[in-house]
Amino acid sequence: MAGLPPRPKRPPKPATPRELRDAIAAKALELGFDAVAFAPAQLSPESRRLRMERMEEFLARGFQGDMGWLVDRAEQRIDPSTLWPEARTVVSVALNYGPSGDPRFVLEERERGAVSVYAQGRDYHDVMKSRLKQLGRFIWDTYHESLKVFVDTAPLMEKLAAQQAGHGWQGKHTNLVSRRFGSWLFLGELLLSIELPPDAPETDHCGQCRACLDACPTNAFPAPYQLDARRCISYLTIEHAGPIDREFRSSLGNRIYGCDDCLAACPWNKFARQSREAAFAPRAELQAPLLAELAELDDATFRTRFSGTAVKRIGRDRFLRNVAYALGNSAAPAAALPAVERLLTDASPLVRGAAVWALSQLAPGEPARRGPPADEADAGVRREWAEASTRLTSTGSAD
Ligand code: B12
Ligand code: SF4
Ligand code: SF4
Repeated sequence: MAGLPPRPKRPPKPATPRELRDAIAAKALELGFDAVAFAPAQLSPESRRLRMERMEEFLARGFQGDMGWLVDRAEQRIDPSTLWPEARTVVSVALNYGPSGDPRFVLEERERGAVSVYAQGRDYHDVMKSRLKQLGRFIWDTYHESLKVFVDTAPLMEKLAAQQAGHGWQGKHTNLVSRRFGSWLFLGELLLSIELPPDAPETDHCGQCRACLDACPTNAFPAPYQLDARRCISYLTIEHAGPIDREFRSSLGNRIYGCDDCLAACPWNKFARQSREAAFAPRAELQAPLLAELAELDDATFRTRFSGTAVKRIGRDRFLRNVAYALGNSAAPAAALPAVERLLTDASPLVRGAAVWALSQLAPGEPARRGPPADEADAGVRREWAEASTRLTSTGSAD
């Protein structure tokens, strides 16, 4: 949440709420946002109750997994006015990151890694934050209105704010769906202490459709509109720090950072258009990179290669863990094995453990034949060896 700069020397430009709203909207579009809309920051008691009830259910069922930060300040998350009591208006902005085609094509290319669309260009946090700050400065300098800027890490539920402002609705896959941009919008907000005329909230247009629910490779939706993050590949590959549960390793396929399956399945994407934002143009090294090449990255080359992208934020070891699982799911064992062999001796136990599983998938008899290296001191990696050695079925193939 950014603080306010010093009070400007010029007197404020006089404006009615309608004029101020129009000026903010025009400036937001000029700064490159694809859509801007307004919602009241104060919730009705009914809407507050419903939001709290749903949030409590999500947390009570443990759907947040290791994301303990979702539990903190849950009340502030659901209600922008508890985050900043003077807040009267939410300015909700959206950036279209629509891909040029269906991003799922890469799932068939098992010697390559699939990086989700949102992470293939420049880190959206940087783009969003810099523009929101410029928008905030414009409002402050010209109209002297008090405001606070948020993006992603703020304890504010951005999908709910965007639905309230009319950008779209929270679809059954739990993300915001837009009639203009389909599934592919990044969201950001600015809170203002002045009341501005709001837009109408968007209503649900999912109808009988359940394409996103059926598309999920890990059955992460216990019910429509509810996501058990602990089963979501996006959570598992990005947020989850330790080894990924065996139950999910095969379903990861070649997804090494995030997942787009439920988003890409949505029929509303027929109205989506390719992002016009140069910063989001896919970087060559993030569009279907060869897994064997990624397996060679050390900390320094990882940082250089992914500088300025969201991928860098998970760090080299977690990323290489994902690469190792993807190698284990490769359809071409002969090509994948040399990379797995290299990762078996990696300095990180997280990576070594994932490589043991990959070995058991590509060459099922090998772990039992070799056993763990005598100098393997990590208990977790030794457990992986033991599991990999015993998980042979009676026909000799790994299950
Ligand atoms: C935590 C988080 C995650 C977690 C949990 C996802 C989730 N669904 O909450 C994980 C790591 C899994 C994740 C994944 C992704 N994320 Co994320 N994530 C967030 C973050 C930081 C917080 C979201 C949150 O508060 N979740 C908590 C739970 C309680 O919220 P919820 O799922 O919305 O739960 C509600 C529903 O269950 C609902 N509900 C329950 N019953 C019913 C019934 C009906 C009828 C209805 C309507 C609703 C409803 O009530 C609950 C409470 O409101 C936001 C940024 C932010 N500050 O808002 C980005 C954000 C949601 N993520 C985003 C993106 C892009 C993604 C990915 C697409 C990335 C990727 N390609 O891998 C995936 C999509 C996975 C998916 N299907 O949701 C974007 C979404 C943009 C959009 N158009 O919606 C956001 C807004 C970031 C941004 N600034 O743009 N994310
Ligand atoms: S992002 Fe992938 S794993 Fe997560 S809910 Fe959507 S389809 Fe399922
Ligand atoms: S795929 Fe269907 S059910 Fe899922 S969000 Fe889109 S319209 Fe709604």
